[in-house]
Amino acid sequence: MSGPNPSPADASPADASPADASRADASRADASRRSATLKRATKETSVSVRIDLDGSGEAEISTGLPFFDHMLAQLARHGLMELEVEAEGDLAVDAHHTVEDTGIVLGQALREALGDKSGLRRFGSVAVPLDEALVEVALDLSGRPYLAYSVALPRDASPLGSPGFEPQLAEEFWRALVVSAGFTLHVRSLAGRNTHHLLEASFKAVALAFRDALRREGTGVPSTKGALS
Ligand SMILES: [Mn+2]
Repeated sequence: MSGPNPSPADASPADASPADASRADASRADASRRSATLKRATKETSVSVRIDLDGSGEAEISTGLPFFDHMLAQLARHGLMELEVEAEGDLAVDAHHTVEDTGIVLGQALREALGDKSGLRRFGSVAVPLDEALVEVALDLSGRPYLAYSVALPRDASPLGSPGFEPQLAEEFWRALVVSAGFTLHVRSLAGRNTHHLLEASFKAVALAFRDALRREGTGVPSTKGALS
């Protein structure tokens, strides 16, 4: 999958296995638990995701890209989600398809787990430092996809980890996530020189903004339109 507007249309619920079935039973038993499990396979990648928005920050991530794993673990940890991601992609081409498709499936799982969003705070914003880096994030679980991304990376930023994660892939990941989950996300760096710091501060900031926006504060759908999907 490539291009700026990935379509989530071809992802499907994961095949039912005994483990999935017992998970489904558990989530039926606890309707307040916001979770979803999804799987998607194309000729380029195979991605499965389980997300629980009411988790404790536990993550089991394996994408074949150690730096990306490190970033997704930040999302789970600081977003207080439970996240399992397993991706196998055509890394011999480069990391692009794997990163983008992971964003698509994670976004779909997020959309499903969010449900009708009743009671949610909906908005979150935060500025997160990591040493010299400072990244500001604001998000709105609006139901409408919009990404504004302005992270000033060093001109000579080289891929991180091995196999390498090209720093510009972070924007591709956020775009895929935003389009497939349907929310508004602004990510902007205010300071920073180190690529690892800038990207990690971005992921931590998105996680913290999510944690805030996902908080249950009321009962109705937080929109004067009466719907956020
Ligand atoms: Mn780090």
